Amino acid sequence: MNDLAHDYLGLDSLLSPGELELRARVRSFVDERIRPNIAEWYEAAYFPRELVKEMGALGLLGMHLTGYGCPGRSAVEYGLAAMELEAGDSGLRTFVSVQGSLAMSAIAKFGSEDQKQRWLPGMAAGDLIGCFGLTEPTAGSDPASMLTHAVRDGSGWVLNGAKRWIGLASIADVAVIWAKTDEGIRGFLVPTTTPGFTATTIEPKLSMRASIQCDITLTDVRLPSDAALPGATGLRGPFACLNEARYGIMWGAMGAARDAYEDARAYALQRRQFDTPIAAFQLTQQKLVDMVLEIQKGLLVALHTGRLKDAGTLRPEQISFGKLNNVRSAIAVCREARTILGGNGMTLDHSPLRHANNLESVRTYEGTDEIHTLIMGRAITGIPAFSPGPAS
Ligand code: TGC
Repeated sequence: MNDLAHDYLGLDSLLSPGELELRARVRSFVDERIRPNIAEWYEAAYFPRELVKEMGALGLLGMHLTGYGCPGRSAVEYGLAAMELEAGDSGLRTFVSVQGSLAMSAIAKFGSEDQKQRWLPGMAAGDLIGCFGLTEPTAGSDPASMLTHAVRDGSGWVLNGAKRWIGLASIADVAVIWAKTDEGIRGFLVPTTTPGFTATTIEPKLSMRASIQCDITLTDVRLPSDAALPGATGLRGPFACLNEARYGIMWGAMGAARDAYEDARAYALQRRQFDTPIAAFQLTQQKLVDMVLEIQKGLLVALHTGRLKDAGTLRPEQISFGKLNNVRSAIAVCREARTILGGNGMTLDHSPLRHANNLESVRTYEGTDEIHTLIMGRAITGIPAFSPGPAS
């Protein structure tokens, strides 16, 4: 592939040698361990748990955290890894996001010293898996309306409620469960062997098939007093974790888009119709150019956002810009890439439609397109438009 086809604006020149080296390492992992198997896993709705320890050894779990066995990488490095993983499949990037950005971040940001010592080293190594329970059957975009609650019982707590769309819950060792208490919303570390905790996979799915999403039920789950995260009261706690995951998504989506574009470009150069490669048709070239425009712009957004994050100046409203823009662009790129593949694009021999289907989940979780639009709308007008008030 020539340079302009691969990196039109020369954006690699904006990355340091260390960043390029990390990206190459994750890309090799994806090429060797994910790419050859992903079609089969997707078809079988199989999450390759056997890769979890390998991802730990590669330093992909809790990448942006320091101490407790975590790699202490920069935000840009974390983003580059997310991009490479999602070029393989959104399901694998989602695993890394849920483990590192959500579950481990919650413990690292708000946990006690004992909680950090107990969970983080094993999670960083991939020996332990975590999940993050915020969304509920009747509380998705509006987590403030959650019904799950925790009440004090002697020196401990009793939790009751339900969570939905929780990644990894059925294979997790620990669940970070957000619940209403008399003091406001608090986070609890629930070992998944605790009586009353059950996780059931949601299937069949048309998206994220190489990943696990679950319903959780909590029925009189009794926890000791030290199960509560001491550092977070109120929704600010879970939202701080969502910021981390939303940030990774803006990079990841560009990985899916890039992979779809590369698949379509390679196909267009070898597929002949009317006695000529279809890449010679003006309509095909326009599609490929539109993809390059969106991918390069999205990468600039992600990289700039990452630099702001590393500088400590990134605002949550700016993360919404990247999540909204990049996932929306990535879906459009993947769908357009599928059209170049014609009927062959319907099969799992090609990645664009698989990526597009996955991105339907990505545009929905961690804040829908609509929620990020309204976060930006509030930021530029000063007027929140989330709730129209009670319907008459
Ligand atoms: P409001 O309820 O007024 O705010 C509550 C408090 O939170 C603060 N806050 C933030 N803090 C840090 N980062 C952010 N991004 C924050 N957003 C809000 C806010 O300042 C306030 O603090 P305080 O101290 O004043 O109490 O909420 P709001 O009006 O700010 O937000 C409304 C809205 C709609 C934007 C918010 O509710 C929202 O983002 N909704 C989307 C929820 C969402 O993304 N859900 C996805 C959950 S992901 C999941 O459960 C599993 S998916 C992954 C997997 O497991 O596979």
